[in-house]
Amino acid sequence: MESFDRRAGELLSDDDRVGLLRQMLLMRAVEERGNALYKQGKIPGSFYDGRGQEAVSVGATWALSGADPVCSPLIRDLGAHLVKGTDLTQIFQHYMGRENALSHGREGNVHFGDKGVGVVGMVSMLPDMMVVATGLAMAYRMRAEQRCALTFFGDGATSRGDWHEAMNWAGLDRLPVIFLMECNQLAYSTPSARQFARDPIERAAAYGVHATTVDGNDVEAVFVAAHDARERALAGDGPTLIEAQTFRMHGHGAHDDARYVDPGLIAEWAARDPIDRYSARLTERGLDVTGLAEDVAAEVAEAVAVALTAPMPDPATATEGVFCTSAPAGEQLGRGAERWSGFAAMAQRLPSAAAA
Ligand SMILES: Cc1ncc(C[n+]2csc(CCOP(=O)(O)OP(=O)(O)O)c2C)c(N)n1
Ligand SMILES: [Mg+2]
Repeated sequence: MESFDRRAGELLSDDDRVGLLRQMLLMRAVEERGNALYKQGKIPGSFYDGRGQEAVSVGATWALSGADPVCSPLIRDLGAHLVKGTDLTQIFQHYMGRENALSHGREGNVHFGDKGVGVVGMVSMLPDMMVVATGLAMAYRMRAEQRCALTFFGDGATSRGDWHEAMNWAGLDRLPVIFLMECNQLAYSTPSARQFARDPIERAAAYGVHATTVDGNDVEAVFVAAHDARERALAGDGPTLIEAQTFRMHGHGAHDDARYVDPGLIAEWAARDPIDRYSARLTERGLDVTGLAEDVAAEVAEAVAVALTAPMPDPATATEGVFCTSAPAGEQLGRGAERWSGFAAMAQRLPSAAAA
């Protein structure tokens, strides 16, 4: 596994570091509240979280510009929605199936996106969104746009045909896409050892895809890997497969008690919790992060309070907006040339943004 400390030191400011920790805390707080709302019967179906995996979606998305889409965050990747700036109250309304701007209550759980901030909603078939992200990257290449797509998938998804199609297509045409494999050691109840004979990272060379493995519980390492993959993509050097090694700390969803997982393994990974580790690291660095968790808790409480007052969708409209009836007009994916990013240095590092 590569060491990313020196590179992180060159790229990240202290504001970035506090921002990274804040987003991971926010992801955890939202999902803890989501699990509680599910147990109270306020979230229908089940609830899925990425506990212990916060560093992956937060770290990778931090490296994107406002014009780079995430296509798509999956059930462990709430941090991508948060870093991109999806409204928290809308997220809770969506979780609870209430009227909301993301899904209008048509899908009460994790399938959502917000085109305005550059997040494409996912479909469940795994890993179909890898192929869609590769298609976006092809469009950017054809239009000579300086943009890069980021997509996530799990270890289990690497066994499907679409995985190979996307890898082959992106590698062959050197497309500007980042494939982020979240290797959390489990696909539902199937451990990685029963998923593949050889680590999928070894397949990358055969497709002409650059590959790297990172500690997925180290937010700075994930950030650096994604940052460098993006630079490579924009320079015309093609796609990167990033394998983030992490662990699924909860069951597949709130309905799964994960009794098939060795408790010793869970304890081992709990000791490497990405949030605890990063808080300790920032404190050692002399940064005061003591108030962050409280701020985040207040933000979540406020969003939930508002979301709980939102009405349920009008049943008479249930069939509206389910099928696409016309081409979406004039909607741009992402914040276009806006010099926005979670990454503080991005504003200075986008010389062509105004001209794009
Ligand atoms: C093609 C396909 N088969 C089965 C499923 C059902 N399913 C949803 S999540 C999941 C496990 C995925 O495991 P992994 O890719 O490792 O992601 P993780 O849940 O660990 O994040 C399965 C089997 C699906 N969504 N798509
Ligand atoms: Mg998995």
